Amino acid sequence: MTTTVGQYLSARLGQIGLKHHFAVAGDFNLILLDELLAEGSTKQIYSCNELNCGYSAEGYGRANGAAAMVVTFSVGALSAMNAIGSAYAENVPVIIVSGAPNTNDHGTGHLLHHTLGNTNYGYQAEMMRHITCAAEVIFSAEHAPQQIDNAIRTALRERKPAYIEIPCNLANAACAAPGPVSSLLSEPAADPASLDAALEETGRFLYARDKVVLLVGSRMRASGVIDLLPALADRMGCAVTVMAAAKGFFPEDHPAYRGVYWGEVSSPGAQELVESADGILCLGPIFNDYATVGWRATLKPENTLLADLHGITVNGRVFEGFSIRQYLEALSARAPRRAGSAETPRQPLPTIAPAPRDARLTNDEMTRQINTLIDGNTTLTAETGDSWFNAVRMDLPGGAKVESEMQWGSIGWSVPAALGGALGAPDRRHVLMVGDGSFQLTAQEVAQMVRYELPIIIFLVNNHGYVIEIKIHDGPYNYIKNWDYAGLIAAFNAEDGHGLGLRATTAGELAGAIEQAKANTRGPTLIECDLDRSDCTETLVKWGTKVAAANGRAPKVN
Ligand code: TPU
Repeated sequence: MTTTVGQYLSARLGQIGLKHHFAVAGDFNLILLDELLAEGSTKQIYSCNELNCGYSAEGYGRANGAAAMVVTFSVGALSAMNAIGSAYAENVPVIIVSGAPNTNDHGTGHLLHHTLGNTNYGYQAEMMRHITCAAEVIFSAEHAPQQIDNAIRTALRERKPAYIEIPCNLANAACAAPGPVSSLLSEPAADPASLDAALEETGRFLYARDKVVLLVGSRMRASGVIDLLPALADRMGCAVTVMAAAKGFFPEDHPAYRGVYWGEVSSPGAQELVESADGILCLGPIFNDYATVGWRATLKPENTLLADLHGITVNGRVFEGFSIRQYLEALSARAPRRAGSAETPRQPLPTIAPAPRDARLTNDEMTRQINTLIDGNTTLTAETGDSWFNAVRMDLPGGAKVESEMQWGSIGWSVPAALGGALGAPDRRHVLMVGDGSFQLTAQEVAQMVRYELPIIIFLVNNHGYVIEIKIHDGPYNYIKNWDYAGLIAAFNAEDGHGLGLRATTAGELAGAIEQAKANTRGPTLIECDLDRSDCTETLVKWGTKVAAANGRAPKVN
């Protein structure tokens, strides 16, 4: 039984649970795209450019566990690299497939279009190796199945992107047909001795502590066991905090929830709770400069148990040979009750009083109204900028999800990522908060939301500049050309779209626009929220000052 290389790939993508793949066409991948369409396991979704294609795949992978995208050689793949870097940094398994030169052109001295103008065509794979966990360059149909499987399997296990390069004359070449998919999806069994030793050491750590707190980090998304956390908290009886990049990873209406731990810009009470605990179970954290508020919020290693995707560090020892899923499943059945921290009650978030309808729209009022729109079935995507801080300060119902990109932090990510998220989780409501500066990078992808009739509600925060940068380090480079953001939708609709573009300058206009957005089910609604440039969250200012100080440290002189 045979198939073609392209159809083999297509079948595998369907087998691992994908319903869509993202693509931009180019002559090195056209036959591959034909093969994907012919096999038909996944629907082909088109992007305006390869950067957006990559971010869409990254957003889809967050919602759906994994994603795939197809680009053409060099001009496509090199554009996609920023997004693949994002998938790497944020632990999302995105399979990036690039068309490539005909096998007959390798090693012959033939000079090809879409290349650097020399005759070694290996450079793209070399570059991709740095930002993927597996990079497979296919040179024969015979070996293609194993190479495709290796890339997919490694991506799913490592929770990182993987690269597959397919020459344009091999996409429809015959190869062996795919068998069952089990080995791609199955997790290697845990090493029982190592897991047992890790649990014993965890027990020793926990029994020796009076005040234990769970601290949930953003790498827990990739663990696939976020849903296990409430049961673990119930068993241990302790308080739970989340890091800013993991906002929404623990139900905020759960009695154990105590808010976001983010050093000096934590939710009320969360900093004291975490920093006074003598046992902090850090689950999938990323302690970078942003998360530590410029290296100020660093936890004492002797007080922490660090559980990462493939092992734990506790009491000065490293245990590996199991996944965080296997560890947390076992811990949920064995962890001792450690209720000390739960005695500290949750401090309420500052409330925002509703503004009069005719009052000038403010950042507070905008955030209050967006917060009321979010129900337990909403995914809120928050772009780099003050949108991070507005998302973090929201009071969310259980089930609400937040997606942000705080490790990679590439502005423009959120527009395509929200599109990908909406395709990956079509039964949820999708809300996007994006600043004007970020929006200008990837704005054209709203046209694809129109095309695919995705009812994403976009809050375009027009605060007239790169406010996050203004707060960190000001200069003329932080001021941007204003656009008629709401007016763009008419252009994207053209003759057949159902997008809606609205502008709100008062509290009442925003409330009315949100009602219109809820009723618009056949396309995106972009609500341009006009704010003063000086109007931003207090936490952004506080955080920005500390991060600027860390950036501004003088070089060490020996
Ligand atoms: O709400 P606000 O005004 O802070 O957000 P906005 O308007 O989206 O401004 C974001 C400004 C910003 C920049 C220019 N944040 N980070 N950067 C630096 C940057 C530059 N290029 C990329 C691709 N990513 C970045 N983070």
